[in-house]
Amino acid sequence: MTTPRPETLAKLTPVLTKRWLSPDAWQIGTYEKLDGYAALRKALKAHPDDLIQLVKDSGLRGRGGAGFPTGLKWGFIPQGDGKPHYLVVNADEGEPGTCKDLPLMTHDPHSLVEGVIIASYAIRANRAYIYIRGEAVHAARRLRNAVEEAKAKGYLGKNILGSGFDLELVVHSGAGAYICGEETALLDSLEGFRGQPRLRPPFPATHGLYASPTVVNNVGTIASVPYIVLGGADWWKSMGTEKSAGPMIYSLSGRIANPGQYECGLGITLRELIELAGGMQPGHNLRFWTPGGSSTPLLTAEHLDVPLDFEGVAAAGSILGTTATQIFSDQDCPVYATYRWLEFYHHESCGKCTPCREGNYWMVRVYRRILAGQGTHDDLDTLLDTCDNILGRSFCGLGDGATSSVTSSLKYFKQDYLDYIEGRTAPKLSDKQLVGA
Ligand code: L3W
Ligand code: SF4
Repeated sequence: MTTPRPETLAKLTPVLTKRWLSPDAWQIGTYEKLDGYAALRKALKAHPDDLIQLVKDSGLRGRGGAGFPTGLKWGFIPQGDGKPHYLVVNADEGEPGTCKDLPLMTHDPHSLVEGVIIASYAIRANRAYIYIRGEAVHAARRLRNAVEEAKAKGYLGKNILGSGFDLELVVHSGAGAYICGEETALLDSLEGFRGQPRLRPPFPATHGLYASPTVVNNVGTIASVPYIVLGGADWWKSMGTEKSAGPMIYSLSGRIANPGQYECGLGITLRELIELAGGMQPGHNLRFWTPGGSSTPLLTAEHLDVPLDFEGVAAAGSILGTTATQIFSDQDCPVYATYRWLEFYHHESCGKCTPCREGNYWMVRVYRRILAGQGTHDDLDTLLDTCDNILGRSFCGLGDGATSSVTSSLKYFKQDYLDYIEGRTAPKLSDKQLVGA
């Protein structure tokens, strides 16, 4: 393990993670001692429109993957329409490699609850939901406890802190389907239906939960709001880059000395993140990595100095996504890694549209053939052709995301595929594993 240099250590900007190491920060007493609910008191004295403007001015962009401007989204909610408005927090963190929202909700659930109350006040919602993935039992328990504590202190419920604003907050556990992280499938699931994506437009901002105006935001997005209210837009913009403002929690996994969450201004590079994580594991050299989970095209050792912000990663041919950097070494096989991800997409495809449902099924079969040493050169064309028929032709982003590692691994590591096909690499799968896709 190597020690990070002081100038690299200085790039850590603990904002959303700052309370994670304080014992009992998940309890309201500790949270309040650490500035907790001060932002709410300040926000309730402001006009809701001014809060929306503040979030616009901060440049905050969605932390769930797409990076949509948060203030703009809040501004889409029609006002004076006579309909109920809803805030829904997407806490269905399920993108492979992503681990930023679950630790936040476990260690600091009140920061999310406080963000929910402020955001609901800004968009004039009197009911909010946190939709958390079913497997995250401990985080859900912490959140429910936080909601009860907040109610008992008058931060939730009727006439919050004497402001006249009412809010009810429900923590809803899903049933463990990746597709329910897609915002419209999440809304269907919340309404009690099978979670499958809806056609967009109309977007949830006008036709969301129960066909009413709804803001759907990621956990990290909403948990950022109290800090912006207290610190101001200029302070927030002092971190990150011009178009990708603020700090971001990068979750690092794979062949590094210290996997975990590292919060830095957007635009840090993977070279710096690996240094913060104590370097690569002994005997391992970086070969490929995902900048934002398995739905984002792979990058390589050539991309160590790419700024990890929305624009920088796009310019390198990938997507910032959920900033889940999964790091693989020269001892890992990009063909096998891609196959394992495809197994995931095949399993999680909701089956609504043909390109994703059938395409992922066929690609899994082709990968099994290649990895069992029975692939042909034509299989590589079949893979690219199948991706071509999925990308841009699927009903939602899951289909597009499934193609990312296939096309990028073929772009950078075609020789690894040829080595299986031409018999230079020993098969990784047996004949028995060919069937059953
Ligand atoms: C109103 C318009 N609203 C867009 C809203 C829309 C949504 C947001 C982004 O996310 C991403 C994918 C991967 N009027 C609007 C409008 N909106 N135009 O803006 O929308 P969109 O379509 O750009 O993206 P999306 O489909 O909502 C998908 C990333 O997710 N991903 C996977 C993520 C997995 C997790 C997780 O496990 N936590 O987040 C993988 O990288 O980048 O771009 O709210 O309604 N005209
Ligand atoms: Fe369902 Fe896949 Fe189609 Fe999305 S792309 S609607 S997950 S079948």
